[in-house]
Parts: sequence; structure tokens; C-alpha cells
Amino acid sequence: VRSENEGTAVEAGSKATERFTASGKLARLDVPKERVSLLAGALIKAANDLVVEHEVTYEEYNALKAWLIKVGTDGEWPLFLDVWLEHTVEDVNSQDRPGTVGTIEGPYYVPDSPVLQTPATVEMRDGEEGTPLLFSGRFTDTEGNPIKNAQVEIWHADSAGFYSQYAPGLPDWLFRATVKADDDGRFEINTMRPAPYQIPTDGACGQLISAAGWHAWRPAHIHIKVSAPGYQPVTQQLYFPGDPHNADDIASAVKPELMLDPLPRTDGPAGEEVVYNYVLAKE
Ligand code: MBD
Ligand code: FE
Repeated sequence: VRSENEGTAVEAGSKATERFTASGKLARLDVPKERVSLLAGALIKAANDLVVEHEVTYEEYNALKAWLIKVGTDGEWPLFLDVWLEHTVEDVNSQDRPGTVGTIEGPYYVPDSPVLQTPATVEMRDGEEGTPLLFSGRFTDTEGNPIKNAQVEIWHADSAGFYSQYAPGLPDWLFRATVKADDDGRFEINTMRPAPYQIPTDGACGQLISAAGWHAWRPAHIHIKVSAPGYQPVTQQLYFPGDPHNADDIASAVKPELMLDPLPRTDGPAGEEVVYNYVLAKE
């Protein structure tokens, strides 16, 4: 259940835009002329073909123009692209990688979260509400040997569906951490179950969703980025069985291999525990 101090799309969106712009990714971009011409040409052709096929009117063309302008002024290009395009980019780029399955990163990753040694507890507020979740696992290579110096970066929404650094009033590193596994590749992370997440509905993306009669929900998910020296990193998300939006995620980022199987804790503390193991491919 979301409260009234909910951040507006304009805030969350422009934060994602600012972060992307400041990340240094833009300065390193260097796409060869041949690829720019091929890809931009194909995109423009696809749009023109669509106009012919569906006999797009001037009213629709102007609605598109106004909407594209609003995506920019709302700072929602990262949101729009990560929700409606990144899943295919991820599929195409991970199809030959053996080991643990990935999915999209989404717009709310923040690098350099606090580094903790396993067994770790992510930052929470006093009296944090929700279901405690003990998330543990082990890193091995594709031959089953333990991997040393592996780490798990974890980030997720709180039990009301808010992300720290993107919604107002939350501690900066709430539910964000970098957890170092032990020499045997094992890790243990104490966190809480996140809530299902509705993408911001008060900006351009929300306007599209309501104009088209779609819904804005993503199933509850935990974002993960795992890495170890000498191995290919994996960015993924993990999901919970029974979530009403596992089958119709607005971001099309659910895969069967990413479904957790949490069970009630048997060793005393309240909450749930779940094991998820990582197999990393050599670089
Ligand atoms: C999210 O939390 C998210 O993971 C994605 C992909 C898009 C919007 C919000
Ligand atoms: Fe998310």
C-alpha cells in the first residue's frame, strides 16, 4: 500500500535521468557510423511502415509528438526504455552466456553501495515493517568449483514499494548493499520481502499506460548484480511465487529460472528463508 508522501514521477524520473547522465556511460559511447546508420535507418523505417499499416492520422501523429516531448521533460526516458525495451536487449546479449540467468537492470541501480562481509544485514529503519527474508547461496563456476572473491550487490523496494534515493524521505542506502561472499563462495543476506511495484503513474509513462488501458505493475522483485574477478557478471531480478503480476509484468522481465522458493524459517527468527545459487561463466 503506497502512502501519500509518494514521490512524483517527475522526481523519480529526473533522478534516473540525472544519474544516467552523470554515470560516465555517455562519455564512453562510441557506436560506429555503419551501425548508427543501420539501426537508426531500421527504426525510422519501422515507424514509417507502422504509419502506413495503421493509417496514422494527424491527430495521432501530434499526440505522439506531444507525448515524446513529455517523456523528456518528465525525465522518463530511462524508465520508458528500461520498461519497454531493455528486456529484449538483455535477451539478445545474454543468449550465449552459460550459467545463472539474467534479466534487466532497470532504472534504479546505484553503484558503490555499502560493502558488508557475509553474513550481512542490509540497512533497515528501526521497526522496519514487512516479512524478514534470509537470502543465502553459493557461487560456483560452470564445473562446480567454488568461486573466491565473489560479491552480491542487492537493491530492492521496501514493503510499501519505494526505492531509496528515488522516493523522498528514505535513508540513502535503505535496502541497498554490496555483500562479499566467503572463500567457499557462500553468502547470507538478511533483508525484507519487497512489495509489488507500480511504476510512476503521474508522468508520461503513466499517461501512456492509462491512455492505452494497460496496468503499471511489476511483481515484487529483488534486484541483484553478481560479480567475481575473472568471471562474467550477471544482472538479474528474483521473484516470488504467487505474485499476481508474475505473468503480466509491465517490464516483461520475469523468467522461470528467476522464481524463488521461500519457506518459513525453521531456526527460530520470524520470517522466511530462501537459497539461490550462482553459476558464473569465465570471462
Ligand atoms: C523498477 O523497479 C524496475 O525494476 C523497472 C524495470 C522499471 C521501473 C521500476
Ligand atoms: Fe525494480
